[in-house]
Amino acid sequence: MSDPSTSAVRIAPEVADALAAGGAVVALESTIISHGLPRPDNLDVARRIEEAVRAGGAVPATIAVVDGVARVGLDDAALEVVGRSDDVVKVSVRDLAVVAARGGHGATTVAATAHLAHRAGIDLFATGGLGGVHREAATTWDESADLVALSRTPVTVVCAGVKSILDVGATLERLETLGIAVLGFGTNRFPGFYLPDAGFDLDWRVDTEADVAAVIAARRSLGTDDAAIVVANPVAPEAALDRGLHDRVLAEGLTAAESAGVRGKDVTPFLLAHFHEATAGESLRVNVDLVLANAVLAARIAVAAAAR
Ligand code: PSU
Ligand code: MN
Repeated sequence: MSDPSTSAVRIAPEVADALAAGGAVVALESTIISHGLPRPDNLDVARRIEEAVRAGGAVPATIAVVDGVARVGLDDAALEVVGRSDDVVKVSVRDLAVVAARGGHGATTVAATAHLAHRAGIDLFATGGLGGVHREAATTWDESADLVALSRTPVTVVCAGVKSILDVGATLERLETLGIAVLGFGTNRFPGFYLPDAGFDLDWRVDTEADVAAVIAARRSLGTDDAAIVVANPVAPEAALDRGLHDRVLAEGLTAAESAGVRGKDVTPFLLAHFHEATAGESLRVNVDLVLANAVLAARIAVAAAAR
């Protein structure tokens, strides 16, 4: 085994330079590439997400574990491993050390990405949807480790809310308990990933990147920066999934997962794949659209935060 104490985290030169100069950097997760989007288009989408960050004025830092090394900022070869290799495992915070010690490949969830981003000195992070509390959690105890990780990691995550494959109301309750502020970007309603409104009110609405940067700065000076801030950016209404199609596919997917006996960390990828197949790619289009929008917004917030 290699010695993880000496080379466990490697920051790409472009990312390190930007951080040293106090510039805008946006972290990106990799589970969405390996387990959240179908091949072969996933690799192209990963590159487009990075381009969207650049278009917003920031440097992208996609995070993954490659050959046992946690990498912050991936070159093309590393991105190919994440998008193409059959040996990439889904890695949450607790899995990081195991995969690193074994010299394996890992795609990082929101939890693990947030952890490594913060360690590297990156404050902004863009993704599609957060993990949360699963339906039936009262009996299965299936709550994503994303929530607990965000409760102890001072990053700001831009996402499109959570998918309705989860118990959205319970997820919002847990975000409250865990001290994670949720800011609706241009909305008072919590977005539901494929849909702009998951059916719940939010306490706080922000309308500009500067508004978010001000909250980040205030959080730091008040010392409430042990937890993450979630910026919930709804998918544009014209880009959203048809609600009837959404509700039908969701019901089918939940039944299919139940009868296939899918458990643990396989639940989320199973339901995502079901959506992509059952909507003949329409959900994939929405997924890509909203991730790109989140990447641009995160970059603009990073620019606004760096300018303060
Ligand atoms: N939700 C999505 N797409 C995703 C994920 C969640 O709409 O790709 C991924 C993210 O990486 C998230 C992880 O951090 O799934 C959560 O998995 P789990 O529920 O097993 O914690
Ligand atoms: Mn789970």
